[in-house]
Amino acid sequence: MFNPPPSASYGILHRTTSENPIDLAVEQISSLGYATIPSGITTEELKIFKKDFDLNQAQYIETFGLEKLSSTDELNTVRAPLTHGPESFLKIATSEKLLSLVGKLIHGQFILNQQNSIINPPQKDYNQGAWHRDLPYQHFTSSSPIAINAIFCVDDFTKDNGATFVLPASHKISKFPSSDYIERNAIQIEANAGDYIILDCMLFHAGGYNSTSSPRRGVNHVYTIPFLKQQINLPDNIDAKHLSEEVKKLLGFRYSEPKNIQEFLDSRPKM
Ligand SMILES: O=C(O)CCC(=O)C(=O)O
Repeated sequence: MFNPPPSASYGILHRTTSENPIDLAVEQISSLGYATIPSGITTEELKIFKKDFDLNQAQYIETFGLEKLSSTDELNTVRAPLTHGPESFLKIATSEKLLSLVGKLIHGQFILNQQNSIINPPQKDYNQGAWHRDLPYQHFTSSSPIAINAIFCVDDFTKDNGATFVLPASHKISKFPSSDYIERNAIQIEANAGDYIILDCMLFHAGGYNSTSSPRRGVNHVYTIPFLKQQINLPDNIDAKHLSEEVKKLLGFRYSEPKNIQEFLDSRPKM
């Protein structure tokens, strides 16, 4: 039987108010480091996206070669699909709902730092199945996030197919915790296909073991303050002809570092 928590309180002077699902997700990410939101994609669009995903992965393997990808532990990742895949990859990276959520978490400007298709293969270890932060090798904590992840779930994320494990609130702790702590506190985030799993990038997380017979697919996005360099330079690798100024800004067009002093001075607004 569900036993709901008390709704009454006493002795409280300050309270957060979250009046809609986005604010509630922001509240949860701020305190626990994770939340899920539906993307709003339709069933038909999702069906097409699954095909787009598989085709894009097959073309990527053909371009870069099975051997190169296997020998670099890159076989279960497709880097920057929005630069070489169908427009649907750009669409999931620029969802209005998602960006409004990211904008409430990262103060000031932010850019898309990376987009990666991730494949959790059936009954095999894979590169994301180890605990990490998405700002790896970093052990600081910050008073507000400088980087946010959004994993678009292409398939349902279930316990059986290795839904993402997280260590709640670990974005607030600089060190990686002990094995016993992990065993007691790690939880798995189950989500529906078409949802975004949103994480503070400093939250420790890992893909789980996929014990089913089908791959579990997702597309990870990392949004960061513009000071952090992109994983792969997006402006140099995307056809900008049909992109709005807003999307160009999100993809980092305004933030490439000036090549010399003259270029820096030319980029300064006139007083
Ligand atoms: O596959 C997953 O569940 C986790 C993916 C992940 O950790 C990542 O892309 O950084």
